[in-house]
Amino acid sequence: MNLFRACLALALLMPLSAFAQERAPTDARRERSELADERFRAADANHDNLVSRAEANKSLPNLAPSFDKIDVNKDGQLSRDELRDAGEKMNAKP
Ligand SMILES: [Ca+2]
Ligand SMILES: [Ca+2]
Repeated sequence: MNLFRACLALALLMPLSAFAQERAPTDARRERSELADERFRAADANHDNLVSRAEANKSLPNLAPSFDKIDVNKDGQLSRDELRDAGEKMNAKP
């Protein structure tokens, strides 16, 4: 029962915290990572949670030239983490 109450309280607080986060400085960063996720899903045509070179060429032409650099573990596929790290590095550049 206490768990139910906690969930209810959490659900009631959600809109408030979402509003608070909207103004937090981390929000832009969160949005970027959501955007990266969105682009990742869009690029991952066969939904194997990896972006192959062909998928990158097709959907992420800006990233395609850096494919080898982004593919840190050299498995010929870009994982979500690899893309996110690459995006963060790019965003960190002035
Ligand atoms: Ca794929
Ligand atoms: Ca990889």
